[in-house]
Amino acid sequence: MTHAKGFASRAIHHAYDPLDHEGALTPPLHLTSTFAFETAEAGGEMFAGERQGHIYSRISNPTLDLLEQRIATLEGAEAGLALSSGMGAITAVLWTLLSPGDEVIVDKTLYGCTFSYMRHGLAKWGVTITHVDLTDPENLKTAISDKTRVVYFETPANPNMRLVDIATVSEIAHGAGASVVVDNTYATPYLTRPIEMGADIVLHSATKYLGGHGDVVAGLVVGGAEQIAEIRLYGMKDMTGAVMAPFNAMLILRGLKTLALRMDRHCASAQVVAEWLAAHPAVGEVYFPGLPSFAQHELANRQMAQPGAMIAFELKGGMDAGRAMMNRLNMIARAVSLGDAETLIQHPASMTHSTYTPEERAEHGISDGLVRLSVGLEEVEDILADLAQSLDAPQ
Ligand code: MET
Repeated sequence: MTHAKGFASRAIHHAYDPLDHEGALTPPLHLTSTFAFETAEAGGEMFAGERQGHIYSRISNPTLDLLEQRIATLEGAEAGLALSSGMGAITAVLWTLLSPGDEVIVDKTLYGCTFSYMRHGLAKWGVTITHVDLTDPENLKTAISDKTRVVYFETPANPNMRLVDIATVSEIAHGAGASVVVDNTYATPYLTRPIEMGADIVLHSATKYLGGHGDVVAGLVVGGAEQIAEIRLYGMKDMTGAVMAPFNAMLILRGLKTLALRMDRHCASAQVVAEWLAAHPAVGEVYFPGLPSFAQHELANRQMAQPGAMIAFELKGGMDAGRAMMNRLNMIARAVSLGDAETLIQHPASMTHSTYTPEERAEHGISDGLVRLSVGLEEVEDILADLAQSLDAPQ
């Protein structure tokens, strides 16, 4: 019987044997836009889908192919697809799954550009966007109808950390014939594998923890083989053209090798930072799944192997205090994005979620005073020291 390798081993070895590649331990980088056909007939057969093989790198490429197999095994899915960005992944999936007249039910909280794509992209082409608070799955039962083709959410949600119960929501969605698409960027497959809980499609901004080093913008999608083939051929090849560059696939493959190690460190440090923030007199509410005070702490324990490394918090002094605190930081970088080795801090209302109007932010639970922290891989003492000197500075 073959021994099934664990997560970290698959992240390093899956679907690659150096002996098939002249002993090269590191997979080759296939920098090629097109592929030569053995014969004219063979090329025609590939276009007709009657023969396997690479045609052109907007459709597939061997370096991307390896990355697609790796993310599929890590997420426990049949197949994967690599795209140029997280937004490339989201748009390719939803343009493929939805048609005019369909409805997509989305959670109340979405990353700013995802929210904006719903408004300015899908809605413009006749798709109905219905925001439902999916933190209570009962709300989905009431809202879902035979027009609902897709239920879409992030868990934890960017930026306010709300969690969605993947298994319960998937059961309700499937009962009404809708597909479930989960943005798993914050959790990564190391902490949560939504496919195993019933979701149909999982997508990522691979720019974040999967790449892990802040040097690449990339997206990944996993799901059933047939659905992924459809997203590849329509969503990516024809509609968005949002294909990943082979060099970027190398960077993500490299990042995946240390994903488990990095996540352990990210999560352990974030727990310490969250507890420290929660005890600081200048800090108001702290939203972190690992705190017993977190409203969905029980769901976090059930659905996430560890609480992740993203923290959202309010300063008692509101937005001005938040900005001043951010401006006094020395090591922690004022930057959007997340999941990098560097600890990053940003202000959602004026940055990542500035695509919402102030009224929309209020309606969707993104307060003006919220600060978002991505806990990096530095010594946790140094992260705390920087936060302390900033929060304790004379006002
Ligand atoms: N999706 C990234 C984040 O949430 C980048 C955002 S702003 C263009 O930080």
